Amino acid sequence: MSERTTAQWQAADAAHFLHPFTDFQLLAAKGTRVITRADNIHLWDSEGKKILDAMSGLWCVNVGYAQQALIDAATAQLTQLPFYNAFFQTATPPAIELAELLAEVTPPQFEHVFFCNSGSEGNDTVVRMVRRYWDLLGQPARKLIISRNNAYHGSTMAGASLSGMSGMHAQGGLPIPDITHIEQPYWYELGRPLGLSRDDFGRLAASWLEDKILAVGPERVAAFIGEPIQGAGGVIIPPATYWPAVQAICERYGILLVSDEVICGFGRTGQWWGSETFGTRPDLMTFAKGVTSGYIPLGGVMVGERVARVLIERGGEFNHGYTYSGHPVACAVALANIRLIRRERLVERVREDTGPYLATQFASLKEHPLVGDAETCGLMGAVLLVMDKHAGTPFAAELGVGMLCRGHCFGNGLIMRAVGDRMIIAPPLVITRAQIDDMMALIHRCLDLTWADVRAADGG
Ligand code: PXG
Repeated sequence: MSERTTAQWQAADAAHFLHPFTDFQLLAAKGTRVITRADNIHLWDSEGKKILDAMSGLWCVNVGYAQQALIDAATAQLTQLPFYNAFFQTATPPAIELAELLAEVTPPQFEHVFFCNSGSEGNDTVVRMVRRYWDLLGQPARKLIISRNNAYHGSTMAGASLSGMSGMHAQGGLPIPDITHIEQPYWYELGRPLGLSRDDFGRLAASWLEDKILAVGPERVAAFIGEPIQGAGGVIIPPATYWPAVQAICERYGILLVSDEVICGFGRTGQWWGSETFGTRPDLMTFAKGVTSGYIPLGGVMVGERVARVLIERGGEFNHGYTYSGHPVACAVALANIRLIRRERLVERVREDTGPYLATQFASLKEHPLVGDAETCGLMGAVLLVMDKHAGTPFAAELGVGMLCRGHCFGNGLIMRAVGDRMIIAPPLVITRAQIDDMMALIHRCLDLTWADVRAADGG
């Protein structure tokens, strides 16, 4: 890589690089931020500025940056065998070993995996696989997949259709047929105004699934898909009553339950899988991101025995797959990553130590005049900025208070994401208590700066 000045990087970027989910013109005018290196939980930009990465890259660098074991695994595999496919009745040792290890670290119903390169491809695979399952069982009418508003399941045609984001559906003629959505289990926005307790709201939100099933006809429904905690939607942590009720409804109507574990998987919530934290027994689980800690792309679908047995025993050929399904280098990195998570007991550390510690730190944020709610689960957290914390009145969207806060975060060396006015974090699972203290000090400072802006705009 050549050395250039920030301005030179920005000019070349503006001239040639169309970024994901970006207003191209706005970014070209402003200039992209160029990240050049990283270590542990910190990034450095092309100006030499050090930044605490409280988003783990994009919810993925769970073991932190610069882990030598992952680098060595990639280097060794690149030297030994950089690529071979899994199509022609062939396989490579890292792919076989990873399939075996994933069966070990997932709940007991999972013995099989289908490899992809990303979460989006994983969810495309889910759509094809659940429809194939019902075809093979002689119930081809079961095509409909129920998802939720404000879900994020990816950006391919099926991924974006499963996602419940109106801005995405507005572009490209989505959703594709036979995908429908129900309302999300967001207590603050939907349950609190009704005066419902979190638990009562969780049961109500689950009942919307049953209402939808009955409205469309159970004989048409193939599957329900959800993230245990909605990540990109703003770290929406459902009430404890929600998922067990959803599980019971799926069982009542024989519908497949799909847990999208792309963010929640690999220890984020303090268990290996979000479904374990929330007490469900999914038939399929999508994973990506944390499987390699983002060092190299890899995703896939864990296929529960209920579905796997039908595909294997009655299926014949499943006409689906990617050139890089089971890429040996990606699989070698995943093996090193999962072994590191085990060796360092990162999941236990989140559950027993850093997760509870973060929760107490976040509880103190509730006293801040800007904060309407603050909650965490494991090492995911959200702070909701509101105009009137007692009445729970939101700011007008045009004010862009979340973006204002995000600007202060960048300015002060902290990466925190804004989803509307929900400020969210998902730091690397290797973060220590002392580093959580550093992060919290930055969060407090940025909230204070945002509060000062809001008061100034209000005329003091
Ligand atoms: N499912 C979930 C739950 C995700 O969070 C995907 C699927 C798609 O994965 P790929 O690997 O195809 O991107 C995701 C991805 C954000 C943000 O702004 C979140 C994601 C991706 C990009 C941005 O929070 N999650």
